[in-house]
Parts: sequence; structure tokens; C-alpha cells
Amino acid sequence: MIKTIPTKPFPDQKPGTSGLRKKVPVFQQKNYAENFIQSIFDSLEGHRGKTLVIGGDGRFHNREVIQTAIKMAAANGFGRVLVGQGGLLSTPAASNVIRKHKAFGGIVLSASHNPGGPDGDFGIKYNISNGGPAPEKITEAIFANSKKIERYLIADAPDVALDRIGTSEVEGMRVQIFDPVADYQALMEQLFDFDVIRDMFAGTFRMRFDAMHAITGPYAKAILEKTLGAAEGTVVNGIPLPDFGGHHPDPNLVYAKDLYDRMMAKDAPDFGAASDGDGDRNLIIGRNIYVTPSDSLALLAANAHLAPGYAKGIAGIARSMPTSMAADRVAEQMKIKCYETPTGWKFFGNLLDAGLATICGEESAGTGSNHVREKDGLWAVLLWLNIVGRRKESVENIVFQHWREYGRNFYTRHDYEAVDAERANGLMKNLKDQLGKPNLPALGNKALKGSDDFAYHDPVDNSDTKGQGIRFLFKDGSRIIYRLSGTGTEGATLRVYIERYEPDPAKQGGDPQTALSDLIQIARNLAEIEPRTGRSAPSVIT
Ligand code: G16
Repeated sequence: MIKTIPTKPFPDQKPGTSGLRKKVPVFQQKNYAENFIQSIFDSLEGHRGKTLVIGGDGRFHNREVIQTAIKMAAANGFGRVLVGQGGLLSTPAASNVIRKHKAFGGIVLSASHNPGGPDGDFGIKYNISNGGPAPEKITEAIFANSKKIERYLIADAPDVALDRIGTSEVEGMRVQIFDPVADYQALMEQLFDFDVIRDMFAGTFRMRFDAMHAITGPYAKAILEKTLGAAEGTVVNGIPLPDFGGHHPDPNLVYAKDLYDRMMAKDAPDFGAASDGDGDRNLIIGRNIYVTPSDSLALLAANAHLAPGYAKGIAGIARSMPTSMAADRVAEQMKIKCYETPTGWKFFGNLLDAGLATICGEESAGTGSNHVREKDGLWAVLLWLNIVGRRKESVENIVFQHWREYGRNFYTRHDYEAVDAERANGLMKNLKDQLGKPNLPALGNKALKGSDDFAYHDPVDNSDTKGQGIRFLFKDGSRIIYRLSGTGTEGATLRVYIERYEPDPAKQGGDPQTALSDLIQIARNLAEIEPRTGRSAPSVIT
């Protein structure tokens, strides 16, 4: 039986950079998840009888919302749902399943790298038939629906057995529980030279992959250990836990410090990597060297032809605006275009669909390609392994050689988390007021080329997106950029992105914090960070 349940709107269901993310207790409010899912379904047309993919990163509250989503999909007329076994599906694997099985779309339950557990974060996002996050047009329609919703539809049916692979029915809708790893692994085998990587593991090559008790554990174990022959124990923290073992599943130098320390130790393995809560981010650390996500994008683009899936070359590169300009230099040399988009993977979808870009990446630890329409943590790791295996060089050498050839873009991001939202907005407003002014005392003798609030014109659908970050661009190519994060769930997070280009190989070594110290000071003064936020130092530096 299909039930129509009366409900009232919640005012706070505006999707952010990547779906709706809130604290678990917010999602546990009566009708909260139901309202949002119904608002998604009410924004769709032509979905009746079609297939919907459902899965999540396994965080606390995942199983409950999976059951709700299945029953609501049945009540809203879907013909079939494909659900990852145990309700699990990494974000890139979900994207692949949507594409491979020609689904109408997918519901991905994830708050990505945010912590989980009863007081942690939860999230819901909708992906469209190309496998990518819904574009702004759709997220705006979802938000509009959420503000006027009066009812939701749900099947009055028993829970589905999520752990048993097989097929069942809910109100005439077919429910297929499938192995979340198999399709994804098959895709990776097409893209990469597994023999080259296997040979490396058969020799002395050692690796440590930190799955952070999040979704990539089962994928990494199946691919790295069982298929590629990496030693047992290569994958650590490999069992997904609803609270990620009490950790923050964000693969950066703060939350993956243990991996970093091991990679800097005397007996470090050759290669270190980690992925996040839902498996779309990556962290790459060679013995003695941390590879910034921006450098990783540039390096992967420059070397992608070494992997069979990209042997014919790449059509273009795309990066989010705050991502360093290292990739632009690679594109220039390859005589291909480098697109600069706002933060948010959803902005890459059109470029990938139109064949304008093949490889995309962001400073926020995301890299991916046209194989799916999400960023993909394990994909980046496997491409790196494929490159190291073909070049037979250490990560350190590969990075140093890249800098010698293209120059080094010193880069850092300073985050001020959980700042009072009003104060953060005041800080941004004050910065906006400085735009266009040529003489700003805080800049000292640093010559400004221009300043603006980044706007993007999508070359494929001609849509315009404004207000995507305050940029101060200097004559020597340096940049200082300010944005408020669209993924936080507490107050506001101020992100400050700082970059300087260094062409001279003799000056390319050293710590970015030192190399960028003058710009860091300018960035703090210009935005009046301490007086306006009360923070004397960032909470996270990446
Ligand atoms: C999401 C988006 C990314 C974005 C990141 C950070 O990643 O998909 O495109 O770069 O958030 O966004 P913000 O700076 O607004 O917090 P994820 O891994 O959280 O889904």
C-alpha cells in the first residue's frame, strides 16, 4: 500500500557544494529526510518505471535512510532500484553504476569527509543520469520544492534485507541488491595496466593505503591486495564503521597524520595513499614527499598517457578556480585547454559530457576523469601506481622532475572552521568592498594585477554562476583567494587559498608555509582575519 503522509516544510534544506549536509540529529527529526527525498522526486520528470541507484558511505543513519529511500522510490513510481549490498556504495562507484546500468539517477547518502556517528554529519545528494551530481538548476528546484512541500509518498512495506545479494519487490518495484565492488573493479581493470602494477608488488615495492574506516576499505582490499598482489596489511583501517572509528575521514595532513609520519620515517614504504568517507577524495604521499592535490592533478594529466585508458591522450583539463595553476602549465605544453570552474564537482559534468575535458581536479583532494562523473579516490591511486610502475622512478623523483620541467606552484590552504557565520559574512563583505581598489595598504609593495568575485560562464549550457570566491591576483602570478565553504555543518568555514609560482629549480625546495610566508601574512591582514573572527591561527592547514 502506498501512503500519503502530510508534512510541513523545513526552512534549511538548501543543498550546498555537494548535496544537503547536516548533523545526524537534524536528519533524525521526524520527516526531515523524507521531505528532502520527496523534494528530489518532485523535481524529476519522466522517472516512472525507470531505475534508481541507491547507496551510501555506511555512516551512522545510513541503513535507516536507505530503507526510507527504497520505500519512497517505490511509492513515487520507479520501476527498479539498484542498492549496494549492506547499503554501501562509494560515490565514484555509484556514478559508475548509474552510467553502466543506464539508471535515471541515484541517491547517494554521504557527508563525504565529515565525521560520522550519532553526533556526526549525514548527507543526501542526488545524481543525474550521466552519473554526476545534479547541476544547480536541479538543486535549486529541489530547494524550491522543499519550501512548499505538503506531503510525501511512501510504501507501507517491510524493510528490505540489505545484506543479501538478490532481487525482491516493494509495491511492484524491483529491488536488486548487488555487490558494490564488482562493476567498479571491472572499470579500473579497463583503464589501468594491472600487469605493470602487479609486477611492482611482486618485487620490493611496498605501499600503505589508509581507508580511514570508511567506504574504500572493501574496494581497496579487493583491488590492491586480492587482485594486484599487494601484501596483506597494505590496506589499513579497512573495515567501514558507522563512526569511522571516531576519526575524521578526511585524507589530509591533519587527519591522516599517522600515514604522513610513516611516509616520512626511515623505513617508509614506497607509496602512501588514503581516501575519504565516501571514497571520492585521495591523498598521495611518496616516501619523503607529500604531493599536494593541485600538483597531483598536474602530474596525472602530464603522465596519463602511460595508462591504457588514456594512451590516446587527453582532450582537456579542468580545475576548480582555487586549485593551483600547475595544471594550466601542463595544458599549455600539451596544447590543450585548461578550464577554470567554480568549486564543486558538478561544474565538471558538462565539460566531461561534451568531451572538452578528460581529467579534472580540485585542491580539495579530488581528482577524476571522464570514466565516471564524480571524483574518484582509488582511481587516482591506481593511476599513480600505473605511472610509477611504468616510469620505474620514486614519487619524489617524479615530482621533482615535474617541477624542474614546469616550475613549482607553491600552494597552501588555510581553513578557519566553525567561525560565527555572521562574522564570516562580515569578513567577506569587507573583502568585496576592497575589490577593484588599486591601492590597498595591506598589500605592502606586492603589485596587484586585479581583483574580482569569481564568476563562471559554462561554455556548454551557457549558464552563469556568480559569487564564487574573492580573488586578489598579483602581477607576478601569485594569488590569494577567499571563499566560505559550502560543505560545513557548523557555523561558517573560511577558506584562504594562497599560491606563488617558482620557475627557478634552485628555489623549488622547501616548505610551502615558509615559501609563502609573506603572502600568508598579507592574506591575514587584508581580510582582517584575527580582529574579525577572533582566530589567531587557522584550524587546518593543507
Ligand atoms: C565537495 C565537492 C567538491 C568541493 C569540496 C569542498 O567535496 O564535491 O567539489 O571541492 O566539497 O567544497 P567546499 O570548499 O565548499 O567545502 P566532497 O568530497 O566533500 O563531496
